[in-house]
Amino acid sequence: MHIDPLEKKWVLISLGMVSLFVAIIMIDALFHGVNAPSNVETIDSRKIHLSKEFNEDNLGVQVADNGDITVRMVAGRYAFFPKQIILPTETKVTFRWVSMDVLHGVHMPMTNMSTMIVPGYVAQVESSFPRPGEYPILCNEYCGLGHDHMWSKALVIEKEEWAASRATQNAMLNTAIEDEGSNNE
Ligand SMILES: [Cu+2]
Repeated sequence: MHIDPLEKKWVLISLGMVSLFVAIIMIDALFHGVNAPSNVETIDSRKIHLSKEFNEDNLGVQVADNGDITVRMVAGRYAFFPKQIILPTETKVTFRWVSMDVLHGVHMPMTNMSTMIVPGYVAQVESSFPRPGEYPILCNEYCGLGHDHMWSKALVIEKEEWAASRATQNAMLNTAIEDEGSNNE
């Protein structure tokens, strides 16, 4: 079979480029730990509300003792729960998403917060928000007739303001618990 020398040259160049890209992906995945934005973590979609991590009380914004912020949300036809979250600016936030029914996607326009939510798996994405504002949380995988209405909202406020509102929330919560304690006496 005759192959034109010029064509042969370009075949070799394109094969070389493909090999280079595959090599870069392999090196990143194996030696630098760079993977697709999800961790292979499974969960039983039928029992999400009974799971320790995703029961109703645990949803929304949680702050660990070391200050790490984790947002846990459940996607289901046709909303993300809770419907609204409040986040600080310029702070790393870890999002953990699960689906209670079918395949959903989640996307916050103008941010890197975008992932598929596959039933049976926990999708995890890290993000931070440099500017305050109101960010919609949208579903971007067609999931049924109500798909157009599937959205929630994230309110991003200055981190000082966020910390202050957090402190008052905690104080209110503590007095509520104390009141309950004294009523029982
Ligand atoms: Cu959806």
